[in-house]
Amino acid sequence: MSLPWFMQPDAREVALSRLCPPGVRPIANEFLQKGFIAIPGSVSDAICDHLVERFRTFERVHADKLAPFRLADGHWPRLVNIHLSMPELFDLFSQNRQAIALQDFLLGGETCLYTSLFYERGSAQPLHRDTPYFCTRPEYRYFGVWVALEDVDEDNGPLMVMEGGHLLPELDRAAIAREVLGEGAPIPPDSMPLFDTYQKRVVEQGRALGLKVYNVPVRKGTTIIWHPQLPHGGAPIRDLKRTRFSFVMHTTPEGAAVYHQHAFFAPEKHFPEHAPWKYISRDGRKYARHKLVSFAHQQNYAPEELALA
Ligand SMILES: O=C(O)CCC(=O)C(=O)O
Repeated sequence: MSLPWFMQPDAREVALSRLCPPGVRPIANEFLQKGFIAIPGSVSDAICDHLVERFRTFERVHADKLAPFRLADGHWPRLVNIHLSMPELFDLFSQNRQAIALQDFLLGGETCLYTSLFYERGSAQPLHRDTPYFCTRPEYRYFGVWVALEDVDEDNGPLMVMEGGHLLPELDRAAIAREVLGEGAPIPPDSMPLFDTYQKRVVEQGRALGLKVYNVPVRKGTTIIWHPQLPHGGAPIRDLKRTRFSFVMHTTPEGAAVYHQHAFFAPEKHFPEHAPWKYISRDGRKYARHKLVSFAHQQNYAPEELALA
C-alpha cells in the first residue's frame, strides 16, 4: 500500500530540498521532524474573540437542545461538525494561510475540511493516533489542524504530544485485530478494545525508545497541525473552572473517502478511494457537505436546525 511521499524518507529529502516553496520550507521541515508544528498568530485575536462570541450566541439560541449534555463542571462536551451550522468557523481553515500552504504542499493538491470538533474545554484525552478514525485509501492522507481560540497554559488542559512518535514503524494492525477480536472475526468501524490496544502499544513503543511526551501551551490564535501518525492528546485539566475554547479540523485531499477501524485494521483490504459526499465552497476553499451535526456523538441534528440568523 503506497505511503504518501512525506512518509518515505528518500522522497521526503528530495521534496523538501527541490519542490517545497521557500516560504513553507521551515515549517515543513519542523513538521516532518517533530510530527507537529505550532504556528503562532496564524489567526488574529479579533477572529478568535468573534468566534467565541458567536458560540455564546449559539449556546443561547440552542440552550434547550444543549442542556441535557452539560458536563458536571458546567462546560459542554465536544460538538461535532458545528461548522455546518456556523460556517464562519470555517474561516479558521480558509483564512489560515500558512497552515493551508503546508497542507497543500504535503498533500500535493487542494486540502479540504472533512469534519470538525469544537471544544469548550480541554479534552483530557490520553495519547492516541487519529488514524484509526481517519483512514484514507491510500492511507495517511489526513491531518489534524487545531486552533486555540483562547490562551492555553498548564492549567486549562493544553494539547500534549509525543514528539517523533509519527516516525515509529507501524504496528502489525491485522495481528492486533486478530488478537483482540478473534481469528476471522469481522472488524467493526468502531471497537473500543481494539482502539485502546493499538494506542497502548504505540505509546509503549515510543516510551521504549525514549520519546518525550510534553504539553504545548500556546497563545490564542496559534494553529497546531499534527501528522496523521503523531500520538497526541489533551493534558489533564488542573483548573476545571477554566474554559479552553479550541477548534479541531480534520483535513484530507479533496474527494478522499475516509474510513474507520474496519479499514485501518485491515490495511490490505480494498476500499474505494473516492468519497460519496459533495463539497460546499466558501472563500475559495471547500468543506464536505455532511448531513449531521452531533452533540457529544450522542444527539444528531440537521445543520439547518442549528443555523444562526
Ligand atoms: O484538544 C485536545 O485536547 C485534544 C484533541 C485531540 O486529541 C483530538 O481531537 O484528536
